[in-house]
Amino acid sequence: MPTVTNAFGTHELKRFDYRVATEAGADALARLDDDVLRSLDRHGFVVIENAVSTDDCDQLVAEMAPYIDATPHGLHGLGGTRRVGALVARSQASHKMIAHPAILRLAQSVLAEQRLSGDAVRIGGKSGKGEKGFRYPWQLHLTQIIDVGPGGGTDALPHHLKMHRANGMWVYDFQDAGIDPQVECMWALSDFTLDNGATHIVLGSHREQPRGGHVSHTEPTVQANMSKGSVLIWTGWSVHGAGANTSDARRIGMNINYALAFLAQEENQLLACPPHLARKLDPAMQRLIGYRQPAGALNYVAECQAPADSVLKGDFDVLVPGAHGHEMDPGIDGPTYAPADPAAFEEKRRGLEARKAEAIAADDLEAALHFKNAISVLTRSPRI
Ligand SMILES: O=C(O)CCC(=O)C(=O)O
Repeated sequence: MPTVTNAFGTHELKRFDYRVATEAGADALARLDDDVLRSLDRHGFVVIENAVSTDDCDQLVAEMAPYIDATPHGLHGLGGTRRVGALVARSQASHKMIAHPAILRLAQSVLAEQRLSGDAVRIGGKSGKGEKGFRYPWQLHLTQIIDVGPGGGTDALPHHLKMHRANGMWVYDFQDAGIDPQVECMWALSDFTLDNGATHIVLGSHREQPRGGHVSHTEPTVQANMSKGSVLIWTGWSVHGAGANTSDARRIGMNINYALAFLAQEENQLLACPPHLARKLDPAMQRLIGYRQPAGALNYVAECQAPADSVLKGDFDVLVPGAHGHEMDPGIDGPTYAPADPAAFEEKRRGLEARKAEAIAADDLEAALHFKNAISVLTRSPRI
């Protein structure tokens, strides 16, 4: 792509090939990481080509097809596009992209270490960039298929979300804070072409002052065409928007964002992938989507338990007393949940069994599950 000169200087959309770097070995991959970070810093956007295979993309689209097919264009007021989320729960194939190593390393640099120019990690009144004690926690922020069908973005089916920047979509935009709160990725699950709606971008717009200003919205755009399996990355300050699809094929993209973990997630991952599904994920993915305590007390559950020590356990039930599973000292804590006396224990167990049976008879399966879990906790609690 040729260079572009606009209100923010002379810029270009740099492209780096992940497959080539992977085949060349560790040094080439480290160089790719540096190049990607430097290009993002300088131009506000960068493309990693061949980040996954076209088969990976096809598998993801096939897994998501039932959800996409069941979703009308323009649901949630966003015109011209079909938007479908909850990718972690719905598509195993998406995990490869959501947890792509080059993207995670970039997010670590931009979010944890605030490596982009003008930013810094500020903790306890001091500033730093990634050294011990100067890292912000971050996590997955949203997952969304953005499917621009034929006609999407034309006058007949306009995009209601025009050129925009992601910071500020949640109202508070951190203009003067000197931080990058989020990084966005657009995965090309089909080829992105000039006529099927490849994303429009304003190169350099992440450097607009004030940061959330509007000059950027009147600057000429270029389109980030890319082949299936590539990913376009930009900062939360970079101005962008979906293109119009004047072709007769769908443009299928997947928007994956990461943000600082002390902010609310735009797509609530703990609801989009609730504990009974999250339990089946590998621990790194559980943590990436937010089942952890990223900073101090944040995200504790019930009796100040970490998610891994509570909701991610098989039979954890918040309505069951003692579900935390921690031992009690009768001298200090009083009677335990499981009485030591065998007769009292049996009576308690029978009482819970009877209530479970009543719940089943009343077809209240949710209550029955609580009693089932209560019995499970009772039988494994220490009988002191
Ligand atoms: O679909 C695209 O190319 C980008 C659109 C986008 O970021 C959005 O509308 O949220």
